[in-house]
Amino acid sequence: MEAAQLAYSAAVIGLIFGPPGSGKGTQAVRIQQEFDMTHLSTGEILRKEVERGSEIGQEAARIMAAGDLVTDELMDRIVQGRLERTGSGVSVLLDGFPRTLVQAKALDAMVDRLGRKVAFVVALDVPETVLVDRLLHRAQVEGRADDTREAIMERMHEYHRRTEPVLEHFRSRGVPVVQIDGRGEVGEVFERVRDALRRVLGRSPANTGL
Ligand code: B4P
Repeated sequence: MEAAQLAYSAAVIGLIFGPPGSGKGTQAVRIQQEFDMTHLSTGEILRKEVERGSEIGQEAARIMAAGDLVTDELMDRIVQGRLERTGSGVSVLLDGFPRTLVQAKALDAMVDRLGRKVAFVVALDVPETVLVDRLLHRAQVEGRADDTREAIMERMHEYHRRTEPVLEHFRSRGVPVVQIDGRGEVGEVFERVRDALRRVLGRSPANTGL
């Protein structure tokens, strides 16, 4: 089934989760194209602010370089503004948000206020040794400030401590959470993601908002 054949009757909000290096950003670009969604990456937004040297960027730069999480208050403001500016007829894929339970609850309130709902969560699973190798490789190619070994270990730690519990939050609210094996070639991983999302989105229109 092609993207155009997925009969959307309402736009959805989807989330993509995974530890640093699991391929969130990489897969999000493909999901965006296949399912006609707007991709909102909080990491990308922050990196652009850092590049521009804006007030937000100056506040975020040091935190990100250390591998820590930017404050919930700042992230909530950024995402709320972006969601409000997105028309209700547009499907949105949130990549990198929410990363804490406080952000998850803020998102619940935002989608309620906008009369929307979270239709799915994609969670990528990749062993830590593979993640570290991928990120150290990216460090050589792109030179991102947070791809040092020390910052990578801190990001992993923050993911397990603060982000993993967010998956349970959405499960307990009845949102379909699809766990995907994120090992292997980018295209292979995407086939798994695509097949799982087709099942979720086709399975129960009433439950998914489609
Ligand atoms: P992100 O930009 O979300 O950074 P990330 O977790 O490393 O994921 P990214 O999408 O870049 O990498 P991917 O796994 O796709 O966040 C950066 C920082 O911003 C955070 O640490 C935090 O400080 C801050 N931040 C962002 N959102 C926040 C929030 N909500 N609250 C607080 N702080 C927030 O890919 C990694 C590498 O692997 C790439 O080089 C890719 O090419 C490669 N790769 C991907 N798939 C592969 C595959 N199948 N095989 C081989 N390589 C692969």
